[in-house]
Amino acid sequence: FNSIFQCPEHRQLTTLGMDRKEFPEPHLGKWYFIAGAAPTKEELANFDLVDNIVFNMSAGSTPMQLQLRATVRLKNGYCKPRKWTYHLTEGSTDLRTEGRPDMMTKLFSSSCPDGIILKETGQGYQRFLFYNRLPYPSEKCVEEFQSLTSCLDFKAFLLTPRKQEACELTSN
Ligand code: MYR
Repeated sequence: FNSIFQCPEHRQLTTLGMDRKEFPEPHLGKWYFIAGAAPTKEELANFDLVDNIVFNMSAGSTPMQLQLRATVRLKNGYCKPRKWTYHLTEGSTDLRTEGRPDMMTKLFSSSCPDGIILKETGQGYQRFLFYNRLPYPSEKCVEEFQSLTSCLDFKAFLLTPRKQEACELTSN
């Protein structure tokens, strides 16, 4: 059986070294978590209780740091605030999470307007995560993310319900 479909190239975002102006400034601000994909559903299990997540990415205390805040709306209605510090890597858009030396985050551009794709790799898991500037991007955007990741053999898929209002994102 020959499939007529080919995996589209997933272009990586412009690297820091190549064009400093395009990173990270355009990526700062508010993002909504839309969907995730992984080789197995276990690698997405940490999102099972999630209804929606809103993020705010801001500059860190040094030019090589980014501060990420989030509020998770759980399916039971509760709000769970989260906070991370990312360290930028010279010459690339790879991110390192402070306190998580096992973890690596790579950024990819999305064909969807105002979308971004992250690939997280940690101890025993890897997953693609799709974010958008809008809480409800078009179905086509979600389908493109799913077909791209499924092509790469990340067959487990999770679409966030986003049935409840986003929690309030308070400042530090
Ligand atoms: C997690 O839930 O595992 C944390 C995921 C990080 C979410 C990142 C939110 C969007 C980031 C946009 C790109 C920022 C690049 C500077």
